[in-house]
Amino acid sequence: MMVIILRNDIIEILNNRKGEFISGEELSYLLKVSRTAIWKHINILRKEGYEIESVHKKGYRIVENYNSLLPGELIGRLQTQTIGRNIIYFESIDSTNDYCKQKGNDLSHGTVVISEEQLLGRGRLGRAWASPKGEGIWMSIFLKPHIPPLEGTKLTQIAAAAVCSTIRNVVGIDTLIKWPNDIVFNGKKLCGILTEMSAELNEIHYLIVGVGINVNTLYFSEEISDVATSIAVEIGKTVDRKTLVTNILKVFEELYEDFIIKGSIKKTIAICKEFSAILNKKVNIIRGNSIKEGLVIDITEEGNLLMLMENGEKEVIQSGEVSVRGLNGYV
Ligand code: BT5
Repeated sequence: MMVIILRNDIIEILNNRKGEFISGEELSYLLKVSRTAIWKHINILRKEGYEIESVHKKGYRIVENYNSLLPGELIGRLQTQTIGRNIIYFESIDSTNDYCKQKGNDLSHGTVVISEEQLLGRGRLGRAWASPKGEGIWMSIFLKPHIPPLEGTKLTQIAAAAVCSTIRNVVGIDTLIKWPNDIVFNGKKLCGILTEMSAELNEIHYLIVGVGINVNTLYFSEEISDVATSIAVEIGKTVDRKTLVTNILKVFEELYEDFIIKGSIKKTIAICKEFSAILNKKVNIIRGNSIKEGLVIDITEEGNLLMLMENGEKEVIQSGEVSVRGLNGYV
């Protein structure tokens, strides 16, 4: 752990004085370790993907890598207490959710696993999630909440509220939440959330909130080009993923703590309602082979849909696929 902190400190110092060479001697003085140790850790940082120049008699200088989500780049910007304080980073992995499942209770609460690409990114019900290299945010938040397993689905609403409000604030586009797990814009999907857990009847061992956001993708495969979009496609320029990740984690932590510590999910539900893509709309609810039609009249305090069905009865819907009637495209 100490060596990771040391490497984060090296990156923070180099980042704070970008463009400037900092001698091994100064780094060793500031961090109270030998110059050999500094040199050793600089080499490890390079292997992790940082571009650090070294020039004889001048020292070390970091080369700006705008496009990286390396932990050292994120930690300094993070304003959270627990969420993302431990970041596990991959250039490539099958799926960040699967990694969390494999590690299970070896991971600590609040750990964020992030990868530049996923080779087997997953959606719900075994569907595939396209996760091209360096183009999006593919991450999992690992949590150990002391809540009944039935409450686990609320974490999807917390994540949706955090992602939607952050994109609105940081990028300035009017994204909407398509209950239960999508963030959409202009009728296309920008983000999907996959919450999974390991639990017994009355106890959650751990819970994984997987978040996939199309940030700088410009081209989608034929299978999904009708339903998918990215922030860059919508605003016509690329966006810094670090700012998005750190802000999302901050809002996520606030809403999560409201829920866990104060037992309140009101703020989350208020955001989910304010930015809902389906509230007051007639929708089809698809579950397996059954299709039901009705009007969405509320999102309940439990994060479920309250529907007025065609037969005049009210019904609470806890899960399913939703599509808005009369609209083509994804929403
Ligand atoms: C989801 O499933 O939307 C959940 C996606 C969760 C992805 C994250 S990334 C980090 C973590 N690790 C993982 O392995 N997964 C999580 P669902 O509602 O079932 O939607 C899946 C459907 O979305 C697919 O069948 C496609 O039609 C479409 N799709 C696939 N890739 C997409 C993309 N990149 N952007 C938009 N739509 C996509």
